[in-house]
Amino acid sequence: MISLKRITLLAGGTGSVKLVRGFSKIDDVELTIISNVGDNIWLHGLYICPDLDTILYGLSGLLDTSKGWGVSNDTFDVLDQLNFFGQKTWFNLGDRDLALHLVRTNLLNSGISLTDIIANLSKILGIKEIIIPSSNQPIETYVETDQGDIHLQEYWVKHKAKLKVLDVKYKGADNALPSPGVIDSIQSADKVIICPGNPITSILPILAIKNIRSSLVNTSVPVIALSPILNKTPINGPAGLLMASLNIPVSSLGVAKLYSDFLNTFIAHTDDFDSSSEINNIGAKLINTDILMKSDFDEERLARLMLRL
Ligand code: FO1
Repeated sequence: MISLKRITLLAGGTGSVKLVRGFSKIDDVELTIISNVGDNIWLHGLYICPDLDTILYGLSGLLDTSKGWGVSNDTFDVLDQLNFFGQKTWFNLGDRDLALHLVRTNLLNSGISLTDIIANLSKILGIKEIIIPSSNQPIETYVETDQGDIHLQEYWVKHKAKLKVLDVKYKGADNALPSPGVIDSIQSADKVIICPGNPITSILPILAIKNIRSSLVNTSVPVIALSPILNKTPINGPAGLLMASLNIPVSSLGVAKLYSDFLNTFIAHTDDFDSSSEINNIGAKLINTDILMKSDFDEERLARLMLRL
């Protein structure tokens, strides 16, 4: 009899979905994905959950892989019409994508939890993996800028990361509880994987929720992280700008140190070994390999490497 390996992944959106997809192609693996909710935002009366949706779309084959978010071949007629009515349309919501936001918002308004809604949507989309929002309570990543506090999506999409950053806050995290299943999936996993998401906007908002970080510290199973940084430059998104603004070195070592209290193994790019001894000093082992995921093959190659460790 083949024994299933239980793998729990902490994931953001665009940077994480490739590794999540890589794991999903491997048989004999039971996957639980704990998704960031800090980038969720209310717009046009709808609750948008970008990281959760990227995982939903990524695992169901609907994802626009060229952008890394939204539905492939989507149209933007509703957005054009919203613009016509004078609404703010800086956040590009596609017509098919909007259907998901409508369904989710209606279900939320009828009192169903985000966890149950995502489980239901996963079923409809034919997804066999378990996707859990890190919390059912609202957590919002806010960027403190020289022009005031703004939501992460406003900083990144509306202002194109051009404002001076003073701090990043996870509003609501202090009072938020992990969703049902989150702690259990960490405690019962054979391995926990930290996806190569932006540490500031994707992974730290998950770790800021009560008991999640401590359950990673206390688990006896390996916790493995894949670097989101290639040659001192983040593979995508605003990670570099935000890390630099917070005086965190924009390097694999800088990321590894953010996870130092629970990290067992850190995977960085082939020639990114300058900081090997320093990564060892924080109690983790460094593995160097090609971390770029340019194809399905690469995604599965990295997932299989992590399984073997
Ligand atoms: N990213 C952009 O850069 N521009 C957009 O207009 C945009 C719209 C959007 C709509 C739905 C969705 O699920 C994601 C969307 N994203 C967009 C991506 C998103 O801003 C971030 O990449 C994630 O929140 C970071 O994980």
